[in-house]
Amino acid sequence: MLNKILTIATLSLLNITYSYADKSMQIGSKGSANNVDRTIVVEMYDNYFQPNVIEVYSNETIKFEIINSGEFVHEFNIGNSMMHIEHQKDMEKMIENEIILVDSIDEDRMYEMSKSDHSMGHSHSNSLLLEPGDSGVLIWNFTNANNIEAACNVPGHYDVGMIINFKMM
Ligand SMILES: [Cu+2]
Repeated sequence: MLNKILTIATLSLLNITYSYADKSMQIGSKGSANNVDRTIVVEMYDNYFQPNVIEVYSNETIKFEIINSGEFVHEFNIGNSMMHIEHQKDMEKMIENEIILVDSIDEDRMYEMSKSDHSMGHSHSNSLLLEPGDSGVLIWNFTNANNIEAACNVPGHYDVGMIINFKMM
């Protein structure tokens, strides 16, 4: 249920709110299931990703199968460091408002609060937020830009290195 809510990010919704992906075309864009070149399994632990370095080719579309094997809520968010630092402010707000708890996400509260404040929602094309034991899929088309990283922006996690660095081949 949660996965469905978090992965259903329609283009119209993203236009009304804002997409971190759209702010910088350089990080690539949401990919299509019809164009997947490769599938990569990513596991989330407390607080790191496995693997933490992934090599990708320019214009490659990768299907990420993401599994939260940790005991905390984690995020998989594709962007650059500037975007991640900006997104961390929203995540802090979601913690303050008890939308994101240490080991769960209050979906009803997220839905209610995002009606009046879009930053309280979490439906971005470049991101998945997962509870412990949960899994999800994110398809991404990479450009040839450097400095792309997937990060968990749950407060404190980025700071301890919960980051995947993408290396362009
Ligand atoms: Cu995390």
